[in-house]
Amino acid sequence: MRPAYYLTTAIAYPNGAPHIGHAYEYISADALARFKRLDGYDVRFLTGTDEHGQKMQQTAEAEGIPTGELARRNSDRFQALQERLGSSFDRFIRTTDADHHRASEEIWSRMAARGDIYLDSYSGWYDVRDETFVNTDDTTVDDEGRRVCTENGHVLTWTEEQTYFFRLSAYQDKLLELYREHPEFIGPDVRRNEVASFVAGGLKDLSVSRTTFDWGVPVPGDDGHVMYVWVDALTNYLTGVGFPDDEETFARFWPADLHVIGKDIIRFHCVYWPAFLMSAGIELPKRVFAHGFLFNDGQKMSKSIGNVIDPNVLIDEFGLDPVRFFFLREVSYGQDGSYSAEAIVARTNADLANEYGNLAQRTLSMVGKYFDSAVPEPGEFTAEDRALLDAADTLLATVRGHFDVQAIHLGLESLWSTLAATNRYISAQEPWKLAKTDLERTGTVLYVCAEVVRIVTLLVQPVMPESTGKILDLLAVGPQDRDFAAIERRLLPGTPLPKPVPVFPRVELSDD
Ligand code: ME8
Repeated sequence: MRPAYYLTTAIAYPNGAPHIGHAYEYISADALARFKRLDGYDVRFLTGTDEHGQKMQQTAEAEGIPTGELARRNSDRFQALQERLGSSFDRFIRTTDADHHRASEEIWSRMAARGDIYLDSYSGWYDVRDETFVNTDDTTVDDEGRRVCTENGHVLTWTEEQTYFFRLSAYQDKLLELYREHPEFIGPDVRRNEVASFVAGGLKDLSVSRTTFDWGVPVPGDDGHVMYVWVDALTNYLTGVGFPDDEETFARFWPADLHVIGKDIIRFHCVYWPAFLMSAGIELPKRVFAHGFLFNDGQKMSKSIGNVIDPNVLIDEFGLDPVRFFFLREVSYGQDGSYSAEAIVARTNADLANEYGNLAQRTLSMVGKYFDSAVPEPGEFTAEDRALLDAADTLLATVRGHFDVQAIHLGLESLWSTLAATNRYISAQEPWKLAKTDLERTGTVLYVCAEVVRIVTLLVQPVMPESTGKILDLLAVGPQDRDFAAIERRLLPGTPLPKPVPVFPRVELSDD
């Protein structure tokens, strides 16, 4: 039986339309999911929307519609975006789903049974945008006399209400032990140090219910309270694998192998979430990886600057695969990144049209011209031929090593440096000249190039599923020969190939 692999994205707040930051998270998680599937795993990939909380209720009030309607409308847009991005998710969860209520009640009851939930009163500042409580020490008063969060400037609301608390303070030592004993729990490494020093600074108990609004999961046994939105939101990762009723699915896929999230929600995933799970007696996820933030032309995306780009517009303009490729190749995964139309055009032309597309096209059209459109029979390999084939043969191990620690950009880097080496090789060998004097040698050179293109293409599939499918068609690689286990099966000489067509056209910047 194939080993199981369970990964998740964050579930977005559907209080508005999805933006590039959301698209980036989906594209990257999808590439990781596809990689694992092609590498022989039984993958389960969960994504969805986080529909409860005060922010959703306030946005709906401002729009004059029921909160459920706002959630449904925008959640549909998130799902449609995922589909447009080619995301291979297995379930799109909505926290208003019935099974999710059941899972949230169950984890709550288990934490309560452990003695970690108690009733008290909370008074303090609340950041509705981030759905988080803010210590008074971390607030300031802005020019307009409003109380704001010092770190991000969000305007805060004073809340005073009776709420349930979770005994987070009791988990400080256990959390520090977790980071120490399982350094792989948080990636990238720099994030672990930040989290550990935050926890080492001391943890206060966490208010985990609200009574001043009702848009949430009711607290079991006390209908006057709804759960704090992060309690139910994090629990979606359990709901997605059948917790608590579908024991078989849960046993197969839990603990999660990877939670992919953005850097702004690390505390919730690396402090609160493991503490809730420890309390409920549930195994901890193996790893949380935080990607960076995307900026538009170096500027923070914001509705007031008017530079929030609809990902659909980028796909309309540049095509899906070039957009997927751009973000994963250009931005070091785990760090912040910037994008602009100019940068997308430059990458598409340099890396896709020239380095990759042109190599495939030249190789295949020479095979068409000199070998009657059939894979040539290679003669004896020279040292150069062998060096290149050996480099291609080690790519799987190299790229797998990078993807296993979510260094997607380094995986792509190693593939593109092999393409560059192959372009140098073809320029040095000059098969178009060789064809006039030595057809056997021409066939060997083209065979080597076609093999490298095949291997690189198999490994780029997770990033550009559609275009790589076209290149594999041109190489007559059948559907049964497209997973990573097929990498070691060489192209068969004599296989007839279709007429080559360019897969990555050059692009130009449009005027508007
Ligand atoms: O945080 N660049 O939802 P959300 C990159 N509901 N990533 C970005 C980004 C940007 N500019 N802006 C946001 C929430 N993200 C919660 C999650 S999980 C149990 C609950 C990322 O809609 C962000 O870091 O604010 C997060 O991972 C995801 O988009 C959803 O953000």
